[in-house]
Amino acid sequence: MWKLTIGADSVHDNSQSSSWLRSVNNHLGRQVWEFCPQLGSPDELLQLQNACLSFQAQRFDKKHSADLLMRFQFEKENPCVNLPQIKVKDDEDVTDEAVTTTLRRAVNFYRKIQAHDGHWPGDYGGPMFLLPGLIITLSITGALNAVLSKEHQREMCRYLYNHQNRDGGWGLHIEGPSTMFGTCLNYVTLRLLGEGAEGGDGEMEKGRMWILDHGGATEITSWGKMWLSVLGVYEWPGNNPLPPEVWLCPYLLPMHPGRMWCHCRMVYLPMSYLYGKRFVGPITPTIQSLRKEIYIVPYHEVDWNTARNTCAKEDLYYPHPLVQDILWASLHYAYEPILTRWPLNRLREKALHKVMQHIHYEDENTRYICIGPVNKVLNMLCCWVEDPHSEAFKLHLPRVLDYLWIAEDGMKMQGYNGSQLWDTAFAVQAIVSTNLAEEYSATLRKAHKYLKDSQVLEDCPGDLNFWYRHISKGAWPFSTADHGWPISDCTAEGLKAVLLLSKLPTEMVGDPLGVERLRDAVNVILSLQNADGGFATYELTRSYQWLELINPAETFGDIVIDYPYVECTSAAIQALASFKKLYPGHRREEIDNCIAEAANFIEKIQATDGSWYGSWGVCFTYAGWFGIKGLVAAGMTYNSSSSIRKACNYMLSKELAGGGWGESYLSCQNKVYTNLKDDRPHIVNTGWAMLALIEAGQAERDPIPLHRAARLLINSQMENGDFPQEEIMGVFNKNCMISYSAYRNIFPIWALGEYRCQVLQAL
Ligand code: LAN
Repeated sequence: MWKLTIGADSVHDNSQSSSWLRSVNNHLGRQVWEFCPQLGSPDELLQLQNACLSFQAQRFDKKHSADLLMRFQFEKENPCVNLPQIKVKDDEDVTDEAVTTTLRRAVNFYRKIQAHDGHWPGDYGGPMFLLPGLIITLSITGALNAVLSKEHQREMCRYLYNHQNRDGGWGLHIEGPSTMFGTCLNYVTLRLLGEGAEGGDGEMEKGRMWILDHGGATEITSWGKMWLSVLGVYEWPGNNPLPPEVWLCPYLLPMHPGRMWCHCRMVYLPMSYLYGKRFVGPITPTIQSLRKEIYIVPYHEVDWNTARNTCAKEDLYYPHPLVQDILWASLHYAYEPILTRWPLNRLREKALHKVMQHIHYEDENTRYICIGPVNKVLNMLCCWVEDPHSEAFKLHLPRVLDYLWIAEDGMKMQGYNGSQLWDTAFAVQAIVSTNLAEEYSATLRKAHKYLKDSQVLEDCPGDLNFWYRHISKGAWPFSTADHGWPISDCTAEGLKAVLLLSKLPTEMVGDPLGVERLRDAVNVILSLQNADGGFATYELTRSYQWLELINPAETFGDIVIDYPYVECTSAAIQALASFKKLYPGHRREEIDNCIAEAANFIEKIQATDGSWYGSWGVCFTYAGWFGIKGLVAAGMTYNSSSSIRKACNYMLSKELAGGGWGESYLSCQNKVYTNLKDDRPHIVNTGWAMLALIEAGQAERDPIPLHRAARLLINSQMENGDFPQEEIMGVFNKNCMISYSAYRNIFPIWALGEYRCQVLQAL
């Protein structure tokens, strides 16, 4: 049976890995699944098996797993019966009692799945292009069986089969249609995990047919080409150049990598190392066989030069503009041939050295977690390529487990090392909104401790400019302090949560965070405002939008620079406004100006129909919640601001006929509001819309849509107090979806909490 271990419990004294794990705060928030063969009663094993079988049986209709393994484990560890379930009939009014009982039931359940260190663990899967990078890297380095037990590998295969589409292919993410990127990489992954070309129940054959029917592996996206090349099943001349020498260029150039969005920079950094070296792993019999399996012509007849620019139409979200073809062709034909020859190859050596220096800096300053799942495995591979016996490679290995998660659909590689801080900050705000905080003081105290102990206390070492790093001291990360990358809105939500807790009695929620630490957080937020008033994610916007022209990743949009977003900007306003109320004297003028300019920015980017496009959640409902909350926090009201009025009208216009809201991920891709299939409502969208409307005073104008939405949330609650997992709600780079498993608990609680206090009790 699988067991989730948290924090220091995830590090075992007797394991080799413990001496290779570093931490700034005793592993706070670390989540690792272990397989314990002796664990699990027959009843528990049966419950688990049923959950797995039922996922498999419904896999084409319900693509999102419900994070049941973690929930089973924690419910078992904290047994207690919940209050009886409540339902409100269509013709009945929503009463205060119904809402209060639903809230108690919801928080009674939610506190059961809080970890002892105060955060809420959860499944942060969704993307289908991450596990392949890991398995390819582990296969090349020969570490597959050392890092992943047979059980891990079996669960990974189960996951991949579970998420294979009916047509035999795999999507970019669990809910998406088949793509070459998803299909080729996951097919190869299954093969590396030991599945034969005839494996599954004809499933492997179906996967291979999908690839061949769509033109074979030459049609894969550029990131796929890179992965296949290092594995040895695709040739480097079939890749567009990624010269590491860009790292030697002066920072003045607008396309300097130091000016890129950190996620883009950190992915292309190790990719340029592997490209610069034309690294290829060992050619084993499986590799030789794969060369025969995934092409429509014999491997030696593939036209690699043409293949540089091919891409299946299923994968094409951002087609290359002509400038890219010209740029890559000139680098390919003119630059690379000279550079790989004496004496200019010396320059290449120098560039590769510099790239490796930056890789080590990133590894060290994230305790080998790395900023994300893509550069994690790429950096690990580069460290091995540099020296297979290096300490760096050994330090990387135990951190692989930080990215793995298991649910009833199998074992997956997550989009980050978790969403610990983000979920905890939201959970605190949700629970406090219910006005039932006294009943949940133990939960809040633990969460408070997690927030306090996860703040980043130091900047990265050395000259930050040299490393292209922004300050970190005082920031909050998205996951854990060990990860440590500062983020504007995580800092803002972390600050909002600790400020809220500082207003509750110390006996109840523990000591507040010291004022110096609050000021450090404010300092980070102020430092992240762009000249246009907006806030980007991790850093300031460092270059121009036209750089997107050279985005080589066909499946992702807006990855080259860090853009300002309504979500980040709104969170910053909210945090600064809360801080200002409690500490009116500190940096008064700067804070006032910052808020005013940020609010201006939010008004400026609002669409004429009153909507905002959401970049990190689905989609217009998510952004609408931030847009309205930001403007209200900046002091505007429905009556004083036409922007808020338009936003409310927009939100109301999207209410479903049956009540509530339900938005499809297609909104993100197409940038057009799209309802879920069959106009189904979604509890998370409904929560966001309610929170936005309540904030803008909807209760005084017409509370009916709010009543309808509240009824929907109440009636969606399950027997045990949990809420159902519905469609995927997170997104990045316009086109890829990601799971936020805690949202199904957080947003019904938060929305009903506000509804109870600001609608029902105010009427
Ligand atoms: C995240 C997760 C958190 C998210 C919020 C804080 C919610 C957001 O408000 C700001 C952006 C941020 C930090 C964010 C950015 C993009 C991430 C890091 C992710 C969605 C998690 C995974 C994704 C990352 C880019 C995945 C790897 C893929 C690449 C294209 C490099």
